[in-house]
Amino acid sequence: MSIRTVPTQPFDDQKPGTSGLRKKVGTFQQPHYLENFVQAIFNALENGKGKTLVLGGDGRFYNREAIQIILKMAAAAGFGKVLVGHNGILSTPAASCLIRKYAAFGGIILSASHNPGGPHGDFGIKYNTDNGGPAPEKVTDAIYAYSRHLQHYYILEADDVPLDTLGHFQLGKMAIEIIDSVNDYAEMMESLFDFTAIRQLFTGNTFRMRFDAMHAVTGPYAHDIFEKRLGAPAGTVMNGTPLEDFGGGHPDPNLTYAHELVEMLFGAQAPDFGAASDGDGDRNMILGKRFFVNPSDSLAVIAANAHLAPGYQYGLAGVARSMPTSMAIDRVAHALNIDCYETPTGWKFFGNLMDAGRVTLCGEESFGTGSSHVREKDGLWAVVFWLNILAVRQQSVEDILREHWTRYGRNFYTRHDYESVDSNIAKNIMAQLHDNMVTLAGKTFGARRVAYSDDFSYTDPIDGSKSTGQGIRIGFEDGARIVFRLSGTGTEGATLRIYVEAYEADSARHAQDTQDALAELIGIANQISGIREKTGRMEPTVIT
Ligand code: VG1
Ligand code: CO
Repeated sequence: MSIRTVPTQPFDDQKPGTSGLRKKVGTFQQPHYLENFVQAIFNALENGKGKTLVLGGDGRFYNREAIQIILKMAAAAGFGKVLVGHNGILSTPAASCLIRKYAAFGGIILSASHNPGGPHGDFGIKYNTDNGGPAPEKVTDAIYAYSRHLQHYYILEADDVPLDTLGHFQLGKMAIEIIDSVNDYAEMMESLFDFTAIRQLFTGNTFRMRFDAMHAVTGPYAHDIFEKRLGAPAGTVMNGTPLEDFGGGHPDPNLTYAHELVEMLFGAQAPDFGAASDGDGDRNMILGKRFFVNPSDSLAVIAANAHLAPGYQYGLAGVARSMPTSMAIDRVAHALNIDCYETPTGWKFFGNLMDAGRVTLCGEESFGTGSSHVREKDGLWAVVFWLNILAVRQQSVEDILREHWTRYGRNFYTRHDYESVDSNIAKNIMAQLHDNMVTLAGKTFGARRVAYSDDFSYTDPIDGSKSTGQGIRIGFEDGARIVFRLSGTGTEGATLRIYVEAYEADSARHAQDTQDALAELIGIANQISGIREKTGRMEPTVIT
């Protein structure tokens, strides 16, 4: 077997976004496109020789082909061993778990998360470092820099590895182990949560749950954890077989795309608890009987009840949320007398805080919740956490939320996404907001006065690295907020996100509909951004 040096030319669009490089499948299938990016990753890593990598993906179209290419390139780069998920399947949190458990040098995860798959869908690739978390910006910047100047990549001439066979293989000098995709992860869940109590919940004959894997990666994990280990009846997991095109769906666990589950939970014979996860298993949506739990609230409820789970019984070191995430968790942190950090969007910003032991729990408004058990957000972890809370408290999801709001007040929260907007129009909206923000402080809109307006920047308290341009924030004196930012994960035009939040202490007003409660602020956001006039869109594509 020989190593081939392949001449190539750089592509100019390989800059990783919020979570790795995401492009249309067709882009990745261009000759040398994937290879270039993988070589750029390897060039950016120092001292990988002889070390172990973890490799797997969410099973979407092109997953298997990409894994074969990456294995041969890893062998050429001199890695000692690669742990690969069975059939190429690893959820994002499972990959993080494996990197940590087996003290790997890093991992490559193939996923475009919640973006649609299939030959005409999206594909993605990202690198995680030895802490199990997404590479920080200094690494992704280095990868991008290498991608701009690549002249060659290196690949071992070898046969494909049988990904469907568990066991040990050899590729040149490099060892390969095809491992069970689920086991290590499921064991970790057992170590964190009260499986006995949850099992009793399921065998008690009154509690019913539905989990929608959306034909994405969590199917095998959910079957194993809910139906096997926790004793939930067969059929609890729906759409549990991973498909290369996710059955034609959009594997995004929100009210729009997980409509099959939503209709069930809001229907006549509604189960008590519903949950869904995304393409790569790091997101979660939590539903009660005819009740939607806003992800920011879910994070706050988990923090307030964390002591009920064995893995968190001794308390939380601190918590963190991304900037646009609602401030509901801040109130819980205040009551618990622990620190609450505010970071830019994207899980990579939580890594240092967790590594330094400053935070245990963290989350994002975008259906992402997690803890320091791994270094990725973790969809099934959040669902099992909720089951643990329900098993101990023996209350409905809705009652738990209502009690939470009564105690802490309610942060009404919504996100409006305008997808596939013309990139220039979107940039122009952001540029104008940026220009105008300095003039906003002190201005009054309706009954609210602007307390501050800025472009969020963050200095990492551990390594001092600075990230700027993370979203325009407008904060009002009563604590209400409007945030505007452009998505860094989309692959078609631009996606403009508008986040709106208002705090309500009075429990008599907690039952209001979210969109009604926030109508005035939404109007202000539309007015300040001029989104309707500039895009011609009268409504957002997705409302959460
Ligand atoms: C979105 C979310 C962000 C999340 C990111 C990756 O990013 O808003 O909170 O971390 O997706 O999640 P953006 O830049 O499009 O707003 V995942 O599940 O797609 O890896
Ligand atoms: Co995801």
